[in-house]
Amino acid sequence: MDELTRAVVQLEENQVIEIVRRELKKGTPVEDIVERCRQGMEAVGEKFSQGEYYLPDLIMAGEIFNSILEVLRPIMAEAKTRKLGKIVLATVKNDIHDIGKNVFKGFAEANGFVVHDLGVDVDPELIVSTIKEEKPEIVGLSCLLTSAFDSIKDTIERIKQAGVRNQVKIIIGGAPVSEELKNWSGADAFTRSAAEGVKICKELLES
Ligand code: B12
Repeated sequence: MDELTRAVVQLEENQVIEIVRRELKKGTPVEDIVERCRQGMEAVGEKFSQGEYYLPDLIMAGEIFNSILEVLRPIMAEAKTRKLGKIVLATVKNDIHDIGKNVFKGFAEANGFVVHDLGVDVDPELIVSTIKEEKPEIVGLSCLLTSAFDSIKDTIERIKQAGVRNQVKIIIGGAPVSEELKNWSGADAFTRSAAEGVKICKELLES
């Protein structure tokens, strides 16, 4: 296992931050650093499901990732490009995971998207009213819990009922999303990577 991934799994915050700073100095791309940390978070999740780690460990892992983002944010913000389009972003109803959403937000903004972030546990009605007000080209829905899959479908259903489905492209993101989930929920695209998400969003603007 990679040194950075291992430090995340072992919840060694100081070591994690030290390695992240060292990698940045070496010129390692932010996307690579995030991906190695994400793999560590996945392993933390596995330890949690196997009963080796407990909820406080998950909380600790979340705090470590937020500290990583504090270090990476100024670098992501440096990339100045023309404004590409607008994304309304939210973690769906009944789900409070926001680290992946925040990573995607950082990457999207660094690539020239304007991101309107509605936060976590977001009611479908708020997403619908924001689409009407903000007129985004893209809606990004984040979901980490299989128990919140219904919330994705409900949100897209409400967007359809409100008559604004054809005004936006919808991308779903998060560790458990898949092609099947995309098809079942009625989304246009899915990804388990923030960097790929940005690439897809650029393609969606042209489709
Ligand atoms: C940290 C964590 C928490 C933290 C979250 C802190 C926070 N502020 O987000 C806390 C402690 C709060 C938490 C709570 C819970 N958690 Co939790 N958590 C995790 C953990 C370990 C890491 C998630 C993470 O941040 N990963 C790092 C980020 C960077 O990766 P990511 O989210 O996948 O995002 C990447 C991509 O997916 C993508 N992406 C993400 N969103 C989007 C959106 C768009 C639009 C795009 C384009 C891309 C994109 O970009 C990111 C970068 O590439 C996962 C394990 C895992 N395998 O994911 C469990 C996990 C998701 N949690 C789990 C569970 C069970 C819970 C709880 C129910 C526990 C409990 N008993 O209370 C609660 C749920 C509360 C709720 N209602 O939401 C389970 C879910 C299992 C399932 N079948 O659904 C997991 C999988 C752990 C496990 N293996 O059991 N959790």
